[in-house]
Amino acid sequence: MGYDMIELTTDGAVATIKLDRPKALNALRSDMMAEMAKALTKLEKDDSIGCVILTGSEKAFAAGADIKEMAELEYLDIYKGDIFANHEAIDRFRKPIIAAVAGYALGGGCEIAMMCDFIIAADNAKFGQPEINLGVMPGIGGTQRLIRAVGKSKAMDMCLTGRMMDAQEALTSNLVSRVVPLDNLMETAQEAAAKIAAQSQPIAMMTKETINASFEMSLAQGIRLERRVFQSMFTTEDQKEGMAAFSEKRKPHFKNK
Ligand code: DAK
Repeated sequence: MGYDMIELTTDGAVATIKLDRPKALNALRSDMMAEMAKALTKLEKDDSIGCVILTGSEKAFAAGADIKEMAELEYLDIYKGDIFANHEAIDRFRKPIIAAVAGYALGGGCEIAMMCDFIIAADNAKFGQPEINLGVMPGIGGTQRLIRAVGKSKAMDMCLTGRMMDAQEALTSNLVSRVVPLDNLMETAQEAAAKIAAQSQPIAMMTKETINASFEMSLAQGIRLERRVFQSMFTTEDQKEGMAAFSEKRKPHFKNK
């Protein structure tokens, strides 16, 4: 399947989606997001894929929603067209997905990185929600996800001033899980993704689902959900294999069953 604005590659059980409009700093045009959503749908159905990396170029993960595409739109164009629906394909994606961010991750770029399960940043990464400079505010989850990652004070600072955060600040603010030299970014992301993809796929999916559920429920409800999902894992062959392999001092061979 050919794509014009993204590149889809696979290495073993890891698939990488590279946003590929470098001249426009990967500004998120709606047709590019439609391609990304299509690729994610395909990868979710593909049993041979256990983890996905979403990345951009060395200069820009994505510099935001495409301002030129948005500039002349009216309310009803945006409302009826639901032009950001495809971005949420990341949020709906059920397998683990890592954002490997180099350069600018601004506006919608920061928002889609935050939709991923975790962010590995290159040391040149810059994060921001600069929409206020354009007379709007974040519209693809930024006002809700940023505060959950970095807390109220910093989220307000970022969204109200529109300033950028460098990779070190993003690390100390818990927006990203690790910062690595730019030259090591893809290798580090690939290594992390391969490690995840080598686990039991259904167990990794259930773990992701249970962690994400914590955003939507009380601690008591979350603990109850965790217990039920944990218990259900004992119906799988992979739980038997994982625990047997530990006792037999060997590596587990998960069958995703
Ligand atoms: N959209 C379109 N084109 C962009 C772009 C963007 N977001 N960012 C960069 N480009 C284009 C530039 O126009 C330029 O194209 P040409 O002029 O060469 O044709 C090319 O990429 C290179 O950019 P620069 O020449 O500006 O490169 P610099 O290195 O000098 O600067 C920069 C890099 C990232 C600091 C700068 O490009 C910049 O500030 N970009 C805009 C960043 C930004 O404001 N991002 C947020 C976008 S708004 C909603 C409503 C709105 C939104 C969401 C929802 N609802 C109603 C639900 C808004 C979301 C956003 O993300």
